[in-house]
Amino acid sequence: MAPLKKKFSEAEYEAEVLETEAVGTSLLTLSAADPDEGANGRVSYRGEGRFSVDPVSAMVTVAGALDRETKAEYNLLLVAEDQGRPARSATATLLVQVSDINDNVPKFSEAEYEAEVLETEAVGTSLLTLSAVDPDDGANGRVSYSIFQQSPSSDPAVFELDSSSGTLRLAQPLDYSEVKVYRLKVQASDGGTPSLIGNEHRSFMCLDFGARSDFISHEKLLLFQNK
Ligand SMILES: [Ca+2]
Ligand SMILES: [Ca+2]
Ligand SMILES: [Ca+2]
Repeated sequence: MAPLKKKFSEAEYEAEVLETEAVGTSLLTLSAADPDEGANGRVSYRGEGRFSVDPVSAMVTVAGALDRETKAEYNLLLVAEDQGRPARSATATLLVQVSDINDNVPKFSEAEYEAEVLETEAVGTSLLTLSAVDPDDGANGRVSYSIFQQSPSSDPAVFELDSSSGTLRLAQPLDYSEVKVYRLKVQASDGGTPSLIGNEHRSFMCLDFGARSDFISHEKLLLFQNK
């Protein structure tokens, strides 16, 4: 192999790109100095297919759709190669980090939640724990839970939902003779700016009584998430 004339100005390049950047967006321009003229200077590239290097300008651009949740980091091998005989080349690496955008709405893990509680259950008892996932990074993926409607309504509310853990607890005593079915609309929102809200106005929780014995009644709690 002939001695290298062409050299990258750095052995390791780093760049950051938002996951929503469009194809064609430029990240950086490599500097691969080659003292040779014209045809002897040519930069080719090998890597992951999501980025391309212009052989003339050495500008690195986004060449395909990015998704941080699928792949957050690309390690590309850059090859600067001339067209001499024999060809002379040099290599460098480019680490591209894909930055997060809040592009995922929290999704509940179950299409339907169900729980049974006794009418005599103590206030504070945990009934069930909701779980929603949001694959975004940091605050963009931090899920908060809330009840935004209880039907029939009451003041104070019969249920309380821990905003961070998703645990639904009994906040008031139940009385089968008063209410047989509760429906709750709940939502999961993330901490992004603006916040994305999952299943807004589309979640229903239904507290239903099952068979009732003389002394003890059962309640059934259902959460539906209509898509
Ligand atoms: Ca994404
Ligand atoms: Ca999110
Ligand atoms: Ca994201």
